[in-house]
Amino acid sequence: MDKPVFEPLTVESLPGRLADIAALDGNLGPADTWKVREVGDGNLNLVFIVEGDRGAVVVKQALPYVRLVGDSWPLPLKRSFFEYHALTRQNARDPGMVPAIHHFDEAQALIIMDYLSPHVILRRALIEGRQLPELARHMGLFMARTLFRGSDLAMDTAKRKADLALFAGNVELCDITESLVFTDPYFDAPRNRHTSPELDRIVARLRADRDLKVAAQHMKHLFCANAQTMVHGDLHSGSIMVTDTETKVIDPEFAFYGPMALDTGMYFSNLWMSYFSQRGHEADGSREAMRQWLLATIVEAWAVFREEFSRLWREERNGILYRRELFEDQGDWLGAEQALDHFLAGLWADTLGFAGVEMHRRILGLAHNADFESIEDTGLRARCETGALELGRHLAVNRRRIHSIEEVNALAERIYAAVVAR
Ligand code: SR1
Ligand code: MG
Repeated sequence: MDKPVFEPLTVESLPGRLADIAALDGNLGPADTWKVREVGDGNLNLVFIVEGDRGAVVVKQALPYVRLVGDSWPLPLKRSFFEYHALTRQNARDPGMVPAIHHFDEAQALIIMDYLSPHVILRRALIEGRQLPELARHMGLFMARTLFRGSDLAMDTAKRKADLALFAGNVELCDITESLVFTDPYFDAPRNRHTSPELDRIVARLRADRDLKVAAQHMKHLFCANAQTMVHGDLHSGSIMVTDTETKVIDPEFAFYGPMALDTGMYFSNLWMSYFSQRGHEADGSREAMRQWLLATIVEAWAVFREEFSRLWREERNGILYRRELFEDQGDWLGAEQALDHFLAGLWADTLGFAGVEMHRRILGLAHNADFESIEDTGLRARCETGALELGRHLAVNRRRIHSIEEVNALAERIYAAVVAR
């Protein structure tokens, strides 16, 4: 039989095309009651909300090109396959932290999943100045559990290698990150843009900064060669949905076997960028309390991450690495603790390196953050962005000389006072 031909859905065609999917009848009710909206505002895909008599679902469909740019930049549909497999694994590793999947159609590159309501995108909540009491705990646990349980600290050799091979096919999405995050920001690449002319001088300085370019290439090498675990691969604040009590991680289409610190670095980087951007959202009053909350939530998330990762190390370290025969079984539990300390020290330095380059690419590269972009006064926006660029440079270059998250936060506050608040 011929392979079904891919056809992008439209608001009009969706009920007819998906009416026969049994899972939808149960979740939504009959197709003639469905109301369909297209709400995709990301860079890559179509996203529909479908509401029926009995409930609602989200239908996410990949397009054969980058939506942000258009059909001049083709992108394979198979990213939907990797997203489906990543969601399945993340749900097994930290149950309830990703949306439940109701249906997957590989040929049509579509995933039907829970409609999360009243959740909003974390980035939007942060721009509005909302403090989220459970965020740090949920994200600290999610990162520790998914990164540990997908790695050779937890998996046996056959499963680990099968997964490594499966995700090795996500070539084009890795290629996007390799270019957009680690290379383009550091030269005058055609797809780049920045707030101009306000940032022109600092951009020229950063692009001439040899230490920074070497640091960015070091991080790129880790991205390409350090296949430590199945990472989310794009864990910014647009990939997280929140209420005051719930956190859900979405959109793992960039998943692959890469360095653990890519996820932790990208996550913290987006919170530090939010910290610098708050100054641009003070029309309704000071955001000082929000800034302090952001710094505190970063401290808490890192503490939760370390604690949970350490617990898993002690209780679930049944994979290929640091075998118990070498340590606990010989009574050498302290040796296992020594190895854990070394592991976490490396992860910490790499986290800062990835955090630094993520700040640069969101201000100098193709794909920017609404946190800064929605600040209309370009002079003010440029000051907020300068704060993040300076912190990003310091973190990337000095990542092995910074010893605590409190040290980074203190530095962020000093940079804020010197370049953003003035
Ligand atoms: C061309 S894709 C640009 C960015 O959008 C995605 O969300 C990733 O962050 C990617 O780098
Ligand atoms: Mg995304």
